[in-house]
Amino acid sequence: MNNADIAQVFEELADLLELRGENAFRVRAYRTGAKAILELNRSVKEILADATTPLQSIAGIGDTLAQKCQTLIETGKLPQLEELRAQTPPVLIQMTRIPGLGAKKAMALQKELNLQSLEELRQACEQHKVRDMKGFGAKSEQQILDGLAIAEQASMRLRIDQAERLVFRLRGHLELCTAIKQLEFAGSYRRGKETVGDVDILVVSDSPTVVMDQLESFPGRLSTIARGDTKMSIRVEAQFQVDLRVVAAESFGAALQYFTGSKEHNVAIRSRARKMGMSVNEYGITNLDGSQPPMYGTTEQELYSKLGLSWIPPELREGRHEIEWAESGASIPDLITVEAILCDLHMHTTESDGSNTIGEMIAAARKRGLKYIAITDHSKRVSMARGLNEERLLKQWEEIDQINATLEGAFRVLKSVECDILEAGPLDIVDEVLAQADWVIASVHYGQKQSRDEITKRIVDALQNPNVDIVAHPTGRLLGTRPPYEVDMEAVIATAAQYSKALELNSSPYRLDLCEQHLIQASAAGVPIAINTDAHSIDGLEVIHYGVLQARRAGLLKSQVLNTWPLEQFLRWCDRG
Ligand code: DGT
Ligand code: CA
Ligand code: CA
Ligand code: ZN
Repeated sequence: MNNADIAQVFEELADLLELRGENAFRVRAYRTGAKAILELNRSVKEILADATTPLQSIAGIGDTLAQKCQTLIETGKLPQLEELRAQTPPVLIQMTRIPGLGAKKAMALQKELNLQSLEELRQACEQHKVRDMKGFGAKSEQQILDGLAIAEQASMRLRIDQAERLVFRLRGHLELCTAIKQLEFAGSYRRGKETVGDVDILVVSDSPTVVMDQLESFPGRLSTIARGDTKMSIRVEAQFQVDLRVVAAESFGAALQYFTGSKEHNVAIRSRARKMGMSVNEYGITNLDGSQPPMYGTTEQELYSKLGLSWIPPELREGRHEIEWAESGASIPDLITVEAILCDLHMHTTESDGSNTIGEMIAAARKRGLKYIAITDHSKRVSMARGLNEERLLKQWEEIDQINATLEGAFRVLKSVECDILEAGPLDIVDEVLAQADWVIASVHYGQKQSRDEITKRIVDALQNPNVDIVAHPTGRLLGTRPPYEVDMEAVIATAAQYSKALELNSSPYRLDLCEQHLIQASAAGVPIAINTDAHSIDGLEVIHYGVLQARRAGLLKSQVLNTWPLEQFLRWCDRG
């Protein structure tokens, strides 16, 4: 047991005691002790062996904690912790999320009714088993039922754009607090995940109370779930949870690394540290003998570099190959960035269901620094969106020719269409017209309930049409509302690879389609990915950063993303013959 391990034990003790509604002084004593031990420049083991300096002489460590240190050093474990762990079933932690249900009552319910899940608690309430218990009544039974509905809703995940708006507001509110020296949003939000379970905030401050008071006054706050000495959880609109941790500046890098996760990445990091004779936790990095290496966790860079790794972008921290990449010494692969995107190849105008004209889309795209775009209005099958027939399409392309003539090469507009893949299979626009386009998108909008074989065949056939360049939003999913349609993505990817076609990563935060796993498979098969916005207005062009985050999570390199290719290279690829 080194110092960090001992501190970890005391932290966990404090957590469990707090959860069980223990005396706040006792909880704080363990946290203070953990901190004191981490700040030691000698190992606890050494101090215990040295009769001249009793542990109790160290500020923050009293007789009780000194005794526990002794036990930990001698036996490697602490009976009290084992006991607490055994007495704290996971459902108890879930129950603390029920508004109005305190720790004491939660524990009484759990024990008396032997609950294993929130569902069992619901059943117990519905069968009126709770109202007869001591300290409960019909009213509190109903309160628990109401609270359960809220707790269950709270398991909903926010889309990345919703999370981004919440983070924006939280940041604005917290930045008003002068006690905050550093502020970062960690967790899945920092990793750029398509949905976020809760928002994790990390703050450096010497005055945690002031920081927590500031969060308490966040206008979006509905209730406070828990508040301790250095950590706090609140509920905000839509029953969403926000976790706050306040840490000391010297632990900031280690804490940021820890709370950014993912859990899988952290596990890999810790096992690497152990093999190198070190130990990592949220307070820092220590040698296994308890001493601190020369630098130890003020920044993430320090921590990674101590482990022989280059800094790993958060989007890659999913416990896949990121450690191998980072240990090769080479910088992390040439990952795609927003700045590397030269074009947007999927957008709509007032001709179909967009709300801006071609001219307005061009101006907005140029302002964003793009070099070329494709105008891809819907085809006629999408009558609700006033989709274009062949005649209107040819007319639009004439207009685009004229626009390009006036642009004199400073910018290029590509003639295109988002052509529906009809329910029965063939495409919505005849081949002789499609052949005149620069770039053709094929999409499934109708017949999404068909069988896996039918849908797969429609998409595979479309990819084999020589005029088609890409299939857009290939699985049709809408996050949180519509599951992907049944489609054999392996067959789709194999066909795209065989016929040198591209697949889309649609950047709309409602879609983010393809998903990360399919992106990994497609790029491994050599299929270029087009990250497009599918904008229906000039504001719609902004969603590109969600697509780029998703692509980075899949480890896509600039060269694998079609949108980074200069116009000439792109047109040559379209002309593959
Ligand atoms: P989410 O909120 O479900 O979208 O996903 P995360 O990754 O934000 O998860 P969360 O909020 O539970 O925890 C934030 C980070 O803290 C997580 O990514 C890694 C770290 N962490 C939390 N609990 C554990 C744990 O039990 N073990 C390890 N290794 N890391 C943890
Ligand atoms: Ca989280
Ligand atoms: Ca969290
Ligand atoms: Zn579209």
